[in-house]
Amino acid sequence: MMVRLLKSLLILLALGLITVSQLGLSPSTAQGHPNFVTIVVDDLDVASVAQMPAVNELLTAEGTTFTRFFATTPLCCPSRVSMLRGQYAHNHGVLRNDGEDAAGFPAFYASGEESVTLATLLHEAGYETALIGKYLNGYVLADDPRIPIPRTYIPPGWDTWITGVDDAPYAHFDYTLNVNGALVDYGHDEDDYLTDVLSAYALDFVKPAAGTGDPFFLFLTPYSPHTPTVPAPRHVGKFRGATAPRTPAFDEPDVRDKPEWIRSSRRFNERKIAVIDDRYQRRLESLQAVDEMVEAIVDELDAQSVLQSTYILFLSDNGYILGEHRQPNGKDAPYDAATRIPLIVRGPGISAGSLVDEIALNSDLLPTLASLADVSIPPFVDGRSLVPLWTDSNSGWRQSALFEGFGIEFRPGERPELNTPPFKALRSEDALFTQYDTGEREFYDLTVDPYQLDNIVDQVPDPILGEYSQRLDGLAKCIAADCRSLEDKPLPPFHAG
Ligand SMILES: [Ca+2]
Ligand SMILES: [Ca+2]
Repeated sequence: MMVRLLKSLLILLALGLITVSQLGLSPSTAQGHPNFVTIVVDDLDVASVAQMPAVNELLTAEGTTFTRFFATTPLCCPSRVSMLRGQYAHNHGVLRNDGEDAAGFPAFYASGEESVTLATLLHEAGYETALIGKYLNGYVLADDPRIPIPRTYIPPGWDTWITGVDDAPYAHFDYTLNVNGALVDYGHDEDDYLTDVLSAYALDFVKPAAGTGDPFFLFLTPYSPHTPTVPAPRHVGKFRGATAPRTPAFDEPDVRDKPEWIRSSRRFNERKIAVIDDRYQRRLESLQAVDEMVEAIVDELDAQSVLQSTYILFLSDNGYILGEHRQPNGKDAPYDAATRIPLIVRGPGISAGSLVDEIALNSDLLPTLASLADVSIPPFVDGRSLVPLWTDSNSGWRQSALFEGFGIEFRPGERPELNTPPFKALRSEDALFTQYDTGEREFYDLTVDPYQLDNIVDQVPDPILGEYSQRLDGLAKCIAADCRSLEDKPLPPFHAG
């Protein structure tokens, strides 16, 4: 449909009946170099987007919403590296947020992978690049014995670099930013509130960048609503009394179908529910400053006459559990509450208010922006460009995707809540199949059980289960093009016995 529209516009252009400027495209867009504003919110779940009015009005209503967008490893650091490298975690190797092993910024730095990222690719293609906000967990801790580098370190590819050090900024007051190589301390006055500070830096970047004629890439990554979840003072109490969504998965009544780590979690008492609701209220309150930031950025792009030549992508790094499956909070899990994340894209050629239902992944971000910028996609990339989903066509698309969890703090027999064993899962439109390192397995028929309440793994015929298992094992080891061809292969139909 979009292809047909483009063709008729091209004919009108050729006939001289309309001009490029009438199409609302800047000359640089016509040459294939749009600007990018990518906003990655920290721990934002899908449902809470409904409570962000500017996002809904300026992005959702004006762009396309991806209804099946997933973080392949639903955890801050692995997910962000997947975005920057276009890879599954088993290929980029950053598996956890903290700890000694394959964790956090130190692991990414030590891998050398920072030399080829979304930032370096766009920078080399002539983009002015900026990271404003969160980079990776563990960037850079003072006197970190794992990597003896200064906190003024700036990774390759970034022209503007404004990010918090020492993992302190989550508190939103009393933190230190690395501002282009200089450490700047912020205090606890109202105007030190981190989201507002980042918003001001972002506006300071966009205004001159829009005037240069060169395309720009802004990677804007607020630290909300991540714990400790601190709202701006002006928003405190705005959602008092709001209750976390009581979906059928909330405080799951019957967990006899579930693996041990869920089965041994108790049902909630009133006190625990109050804690969940309080967290939910603070999350929505802290998102209001993010919503205001989105509005300010869109207004500035408009004022600089570059809104029509800019792709704005709004997404999260992982979902967030708020009571589902008896877990009071958290994210390291194969269920949709943790893996499914928002993605809204507005920009040239995208139909207002449209939906994309195909399976899309955080690792698709790099190839998507690379393809829009006419940059060749590095051979190590596992993901794929999402552009065909809004320009085209019913050409083939991935039928399934891999989720990976690496047991961030797994201690068997202890602390059942949030103590997820390492897992691998296969997610299609119709099914979720999970294998834990404990040997436990889950299979959900999403056509009748979208909340993943009834594990039917014992009812799926063995040959079918064998094919799912084999596909999952293949994906768990796949590299680059092999990942894409395995993802494209249809899975056999399954029917509970
Ligand atoms: Ca996160
Ligand atoms: Ca159940």
